[in-house]
Amino acid sequence: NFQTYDYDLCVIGGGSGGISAAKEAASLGKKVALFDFVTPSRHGTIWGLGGTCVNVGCIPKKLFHRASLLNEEASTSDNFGFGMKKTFNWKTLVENVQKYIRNLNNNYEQELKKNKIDYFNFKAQFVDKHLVQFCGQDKTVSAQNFIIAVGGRPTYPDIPGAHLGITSDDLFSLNKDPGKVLLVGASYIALECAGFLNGLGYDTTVMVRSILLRGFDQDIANMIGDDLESRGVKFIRSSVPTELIEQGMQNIMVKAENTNTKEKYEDVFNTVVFAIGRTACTEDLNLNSLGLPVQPNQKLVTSHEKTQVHSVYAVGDVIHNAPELTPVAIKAGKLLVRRIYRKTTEQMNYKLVPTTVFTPLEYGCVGYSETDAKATFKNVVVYHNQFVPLENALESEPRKCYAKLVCDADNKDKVLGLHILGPNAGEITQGYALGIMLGATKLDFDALIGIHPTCAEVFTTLTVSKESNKKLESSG
Ligand code: FAD
Ligand code: NA7
Repeated sequence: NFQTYDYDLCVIGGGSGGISAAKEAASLGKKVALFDFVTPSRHGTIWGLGGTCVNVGCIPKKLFHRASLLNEEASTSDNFGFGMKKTFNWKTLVENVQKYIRNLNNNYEQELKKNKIDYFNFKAQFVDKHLVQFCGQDKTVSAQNFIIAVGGRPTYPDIPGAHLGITSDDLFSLNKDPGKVLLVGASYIALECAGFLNGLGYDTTVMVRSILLRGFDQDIANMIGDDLESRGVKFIRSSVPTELIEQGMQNIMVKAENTNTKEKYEDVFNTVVFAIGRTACTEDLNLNSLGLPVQPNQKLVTSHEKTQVHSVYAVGDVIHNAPELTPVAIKAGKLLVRRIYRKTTEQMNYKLVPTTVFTPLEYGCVGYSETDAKATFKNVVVYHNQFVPLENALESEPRKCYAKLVCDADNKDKVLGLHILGPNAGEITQGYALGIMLGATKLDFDALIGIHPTCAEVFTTLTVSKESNKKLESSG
């Protein structure tokens, strides 16, 4: 215990979780080092400090989503008396988004400086449980504690020609018009990208291996599929790609196979985007030197963010079985550091994490899906309704939106899950999530006065249970 180290804490990874942990430790007077290094994507894309969310995740994704919603609004604005037609330019969007991201990168660097955190733009590799090496160099730093916050990167399928495809790491900085696009995968990243690409006018196809949005409420997952289809997104169901072949400068031939019928499929696309999950970046950390095992997806099993090695902790996407979300990584990092250095006891609560899928009709949820609730509780009642947002009322065929409360009938109809498909679902869900966290029941929702006319008020007037099989009448 008399040993001295270069740092009290060394954080490996400068993304959502790592930066949050480093800043918290610095604010508690600790001497902190932070390593962040971005390995170029297979297409050579690199970026600055801040990790996935800032550079190739939440931030660019939401801005592209916004661009596509603007296009949708422009095309329906005639009904409100506007007569303008706007044209879209991919390069302008990419340049402006990238400029915004560079500002954020600079801000992060400034903040590390301001907090007296030593930032090393190098890949770190463990030598032992108190020592890391600058990858490829002789230089090392020692620390009393380490936090692994290396996140993950998109997974590539193991098929011939896979290198011709890009991932979300490349899409938001793509320097050419994407043209006709194939998205492989059916989770939220694939569907969000499909939504905004189609919304911006690109010919968009999604190749689905099994179901849409595994883990999310399946009624709503299927409604999202129907909605995307009605907007022009094409779906190739029960299929996986088997080979990509380059055909001239701008064309990629995709060969695929139906997983049930073994029927073959082929078509030519300009851009193929793989969104088939992410692999944690633990491979280069030399975890063998610590005797730390990883899961098949390269993730670390932790208990309250502790690994099996006393001085080594982990937060964020690198943790096995935790939601891959920025606010989760940020909160876990902060609470962990407080527990290490201030001996506090508050633990990260990985349950009841609200989230939103930013498809053209947004889907916000918190708590149990209907299926998971029914698998966990004996007596589940579901209240639901369709509604048409007033914002869309002047359209000739306004899109139907949907709300659902999943309740525990054996526990005073306590709300186990809240789900909404409609505009601004993220904003709505964030607010209601507090009520769910505090244990709100269906009666509490009934007692709440709505704000009229909004979409969020739908939850104050739900009377139809799904079990009654009553037909839903859209309310406005
Ligand atoms: P990261 O942010 O990935 O940071 C890890 C950092 O460590 C990276 O910079 C990496 O290069 C670096 N690193 C790796 N290995 C080493 C090493 N050996 N040495 C030094 N540095 C290393 N979440 C939301 O909450 N909302 C959203 O809307 C949302 N949208 C998303 C959209 C997309 C397209 C993607 C891909 C993700 C999205 N996410 C979203 C998820 C969110 O981005 C992640 O959950 C979050 O960034 C995880 O933070 P992290 O700190 O664990 O890792
Ligand atoms: P997810 O959530 O891990 O989902 C992966 C999707 O890709 C899912 O639809 C899978 O289908 C599909 N998949 C997986 N492997 C393949 C192969 N080999 N071929 C075709 N399709 C496949 O990944 P995302 O990239 O959307 O998001 C990862 C996380 O990053 C997410 O949680 C965010 O928080 C950030 P399946 O349902 O397994 O049949």
